[in-house]
Amino acid sequence: MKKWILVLVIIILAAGGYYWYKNYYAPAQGTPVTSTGGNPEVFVNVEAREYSFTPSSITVSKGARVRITLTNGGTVYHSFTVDALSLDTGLVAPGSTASVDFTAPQTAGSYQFHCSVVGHADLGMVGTLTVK
Ligand SMILES: [Cu+2]
Repeated sequence: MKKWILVLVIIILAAGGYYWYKNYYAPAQGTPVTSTGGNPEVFVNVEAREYSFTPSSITVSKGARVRITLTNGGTVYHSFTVDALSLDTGLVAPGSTASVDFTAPQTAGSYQFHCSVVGHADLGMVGTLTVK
């Protein structure tokens, strides 16, 4: 009896330990798929899951050389895509990471990013990349 509570606690501890390991002990190593900006000087980590990005707003300085690394913490494919800047990680498998390198525009502005999987943006996988 109450065995399920013990099982639940073990699952929670295991999940928490895995989360800590992935995020703090062994940060994901991104694989650049797009390189337009030379050596990046600003590194931004974004996590995708069903159906949101964390963080959902990113701010970078004008002209900064940026690497955005997407970690897929969900259970289906996701992407990080900014149509206006021609940035796209392509589809990233659950548990995998991918990066895009770019040089931020020299003018301030806001750009929407989204997941390119059909329907995911409508379900909430959108965010704002602000250049200031
Ligand atoms: Cu998605």
